[in-house]
Amino acid sequence: MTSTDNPVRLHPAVAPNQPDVTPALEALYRGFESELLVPLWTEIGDLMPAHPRSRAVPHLWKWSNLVRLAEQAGDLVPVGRGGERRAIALANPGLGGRPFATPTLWAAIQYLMPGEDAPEHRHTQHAFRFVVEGSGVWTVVGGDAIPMNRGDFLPQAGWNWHAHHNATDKPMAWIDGLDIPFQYQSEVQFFEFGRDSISDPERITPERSRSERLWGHAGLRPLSATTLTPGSPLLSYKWEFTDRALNDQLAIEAEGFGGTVEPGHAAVRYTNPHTGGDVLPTMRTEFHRVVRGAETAPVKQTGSCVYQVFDGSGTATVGDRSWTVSRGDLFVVPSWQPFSVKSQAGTTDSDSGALDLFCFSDAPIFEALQLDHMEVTR
Ligand code: 1HN
Repeated sequence: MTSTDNPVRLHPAVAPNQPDVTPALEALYRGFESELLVPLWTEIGDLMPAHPRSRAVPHLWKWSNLVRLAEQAGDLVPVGRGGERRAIALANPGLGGRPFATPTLWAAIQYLMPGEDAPEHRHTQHAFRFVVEGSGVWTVVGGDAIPMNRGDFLPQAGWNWHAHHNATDKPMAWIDGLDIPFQYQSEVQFFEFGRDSISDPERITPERSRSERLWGHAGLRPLSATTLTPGSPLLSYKWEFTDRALNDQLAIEAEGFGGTVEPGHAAVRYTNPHTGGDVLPTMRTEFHRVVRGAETAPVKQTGSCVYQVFDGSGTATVGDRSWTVSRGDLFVVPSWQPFSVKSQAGTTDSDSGALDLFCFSDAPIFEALQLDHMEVTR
């Protein structure tokens, strides 16, 4: 074991090649301390490990527990100005109790009661919503009302005004992903309150938003759109298109023409139709379908991600942890920890037979900085 394998802070007395502790050396360290100085040689093992060592740990949150607690919050805690959202965040046990799923990513279940509004605001944090079950809420982004239904993915780049309204007589839950921990640690955030409630003309419930009618036609870019925004101009990626893309990949594979990333594993990335790049500047979002019985090759990547099981069941393995997962469950893959899944029948299965996974990561940040590294370990 070399000193760089040691994740704990090296004490000068135990670091290799250190002089004997003498009164003069002790006085030197006290001098450093009183001048707020830290010598590299006592810290190097922690500051410069041989490979990423995440403080975040692999962890699983069961959807049934999240929904049960969100329902209780629905009965007990109103939504309104100040608290802004009935959003309950995953707190990674390695990150000191903060509402951080990973060092860069926020993930939360959000819950809106029948008839409720979440007030308008905007923030520099990039965000998205993903719907694992239910319907009935419209999110209003820049005055455009967008429906939310099972399987839909709704990106919302930073600094757009947004509010939500539940137009039905049923509560609805969904997940929010944001780059809050990244912007918080980097101290680059701004926030502004908007109107306390949305206007009546916005309180509409169209089946398709204006953004979908303009941008939701594969391979067709509207010539009327001239201004570029930081994120995708398409504000909803509807389930029917994602599902069909994955089924088509698997059908092409069955015909013997490739189409999948590995046997039995279809995958798509949500992209900005204007640029072909990621939908948000700081977050990458993908959807993976692993057919029953198939297993993915273990992959290690720099940066972290969060997965949500959309359908099916199986086993997810992250580092030295392994869990049986089913619909709605969320788990975290910290930086450089090997990740694989195996699709298996659960005990109470009424699903399509494949393990369907939504995931999001901080990959665009690290690609931009040329800090993206990946290893397939099979
Ligand atoms: C926010 O604006 C939403 O708009 C969700 O639904 C979660 C977490 C922290 C700060 C703002 C939303 C949020 C949030």
